[in-house]
Amino acid sequence: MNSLNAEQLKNYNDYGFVAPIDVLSLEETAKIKKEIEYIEKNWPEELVGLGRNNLHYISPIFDQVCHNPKILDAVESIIGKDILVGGTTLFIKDPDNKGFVSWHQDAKYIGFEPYNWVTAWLAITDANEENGCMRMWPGSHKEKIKDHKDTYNENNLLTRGQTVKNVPIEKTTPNILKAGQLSLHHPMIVHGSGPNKSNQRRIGFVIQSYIGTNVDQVIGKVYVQQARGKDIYKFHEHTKRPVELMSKKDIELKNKANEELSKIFYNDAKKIGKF
Ligand SMILES: O=C(O)CCC(=O)C(=O)O
Repeated sequence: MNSLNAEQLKNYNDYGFVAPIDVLSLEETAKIKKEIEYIEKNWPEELVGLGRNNLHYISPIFDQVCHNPKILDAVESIIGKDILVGGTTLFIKDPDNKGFVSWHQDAKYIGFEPYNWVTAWLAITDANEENGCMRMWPGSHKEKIKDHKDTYNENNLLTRGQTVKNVPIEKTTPNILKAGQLSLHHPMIVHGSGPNKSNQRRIGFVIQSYIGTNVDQVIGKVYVQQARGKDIYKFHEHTKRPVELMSKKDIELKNKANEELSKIFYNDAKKIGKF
């Protein structure tokens, strides 16, 4: 078992995130990067906009990441042994791209309750201050849900540019990861990320999120995969895992899941953004 040790768990509980956790080898991250490039070359629209979500439904390589025992061992330490994959998002920042992620709390808009869930951010490339790694506000998960303003900024990689104001930058800390390393963050922690100022792509594959089977979706509908344990609650529709890349029925499932996700993300929003 690669469970979190006492110090890692204390970090998660005290600060709202834990990192870095070694998960994949460089060969494995290179294979994932190649898969992204292959999809982009052959299906140029597939990963654009809303399509960046739920790639694990159409690619066995991404599916296997979600079911990686090392990741699940760490996740189990936080949410217990009955684990569902509740969705994934690919966050790519191309070189010199102005894309950024404004300060936000995932719990504000994701709709999973109770908060027995955790977001796993896997670095497919190195993530550092130059290329726009996440910055976390340690301890902010202990406060309440903060007001978020929908900004719809063109370069904001969040759906509606939801933003927490007055974050004390000096209290935030960069979440620096090497390719193959993972961070786990709490639903309530305030976090964000700046633009990529390097000449290389920054890629994060985010399981957003791993949810305990006792977690409901209070805004809309979500499809799930059983990652570990049993689901006695049966709140959600379970799906099969892909066995080949881009099969017709898997693409249909991804599209259906993304339509539902869009309804959740834009619940009560004044307009729809580009993701
Ligand atoms: O990839 C990023 O820069 C931000 C991702 C994020 O906000 C998240 O995973 O919750």
